Amino acid sequence: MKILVLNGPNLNLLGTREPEIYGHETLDQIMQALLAEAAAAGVTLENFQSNVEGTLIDRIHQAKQERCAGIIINPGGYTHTSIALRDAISGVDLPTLEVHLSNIHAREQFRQHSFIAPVAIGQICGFGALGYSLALRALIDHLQRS
Ligand code: CA2
Repeated sequence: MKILVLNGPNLNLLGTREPEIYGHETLDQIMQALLAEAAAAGVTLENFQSNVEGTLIDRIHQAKQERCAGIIINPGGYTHTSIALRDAISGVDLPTLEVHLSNIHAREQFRQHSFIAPVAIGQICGFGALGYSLALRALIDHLQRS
């Protein structure tokens, strides 16, 4: 079983600034830990980060062709702007879990709306890097039950 983990714009900067909001860990450190966790659960994980909307959309389409079982996505700022990303997720019809490091509902008003949430099976936010691990467990559980 293969799961795609997608990270959107600026998440490559994790660990360099705003640690009070996004934590001290780099994206690479978070993904290495998640890869190990997935391997222990017998799941193949692919992770991909891009700052480009169309590249993220292409990767979602590719996930369908590769018969990925599901997607974990932190869409970054595109969460609040991208109907195209939302259309890609609903278009491939793969169970998708939305993750945010910060609690977007407790931040500026423009971050409180997600275009992705209605096409996701769920959203995990506010738990920092732990959110990716919670998302992995929740998605595996969802896939085993369906
Ligand atoms: O809380 C999250 O995970 C977000 O998806 C992060 C996005 C933000 O636009 C969303 O509203 C919530 C931003 C990621 C940018 O991360 C940076 C990390 C270090 C330095 C600069 C940006």
